[in-house]
Amino acid sequence: MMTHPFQSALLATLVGAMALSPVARAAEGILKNPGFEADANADGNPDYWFVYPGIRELVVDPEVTLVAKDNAPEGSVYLRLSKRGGKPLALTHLPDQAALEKLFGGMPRAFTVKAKGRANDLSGDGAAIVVQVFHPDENGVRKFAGRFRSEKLEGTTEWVSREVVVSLVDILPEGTLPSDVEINLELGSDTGSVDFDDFSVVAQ
Ligand SMILES: [Ca+2]
Ligand SMILES: [Ca+2]
Repeated sequence: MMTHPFQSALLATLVGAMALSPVARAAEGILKNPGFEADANADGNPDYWFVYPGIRELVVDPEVTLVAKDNAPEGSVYLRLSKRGGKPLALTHLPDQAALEKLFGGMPRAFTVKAKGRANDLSGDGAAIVVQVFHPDENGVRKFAGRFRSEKLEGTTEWVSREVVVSLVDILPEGTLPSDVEINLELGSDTGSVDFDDFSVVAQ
């Protein structure tokens, strides 16, 4: 049977639309403590977010603070980062691996990490959200695949939206999927501070 090209295109669009919703659903549960509300041991560092010790020792006066405010963009707590010299400070989050595998099983072309951020007197490189993607090579060894950055936060701002579009098709060979990803909040500025809250992941 002959199929009109328009019908084929329409069918592909419908199939694509139908496939989208399970992928979108699969993005749920990927981030743990995405709004910084949880600090089980009350030490001022949010659960599931950490600074690698090797990075911490290269930064002058790194500070990770949870600020409790009723007007936080999400919930009642937001995150504040500052430093006073040395290398950039990176606060790292490793998303839930089982939830990620569910997302990648739906073969998304891309996913977006979204958040609210606020710059308080930032200079130099300011601050940004950086997502790093890893994949297994032919021997199954974890290998760096690519890095994506948000537009930076600089100077002084109100709460603004920032997002990182992680385009998997741009960095991975066809038919391969990531093994894992790492979300980093990077602060380059030696002045002021940066605030973050309300992270989420949306699949495409
Ligand atoms: Ca919050
Ligand atoms: Ca803690």
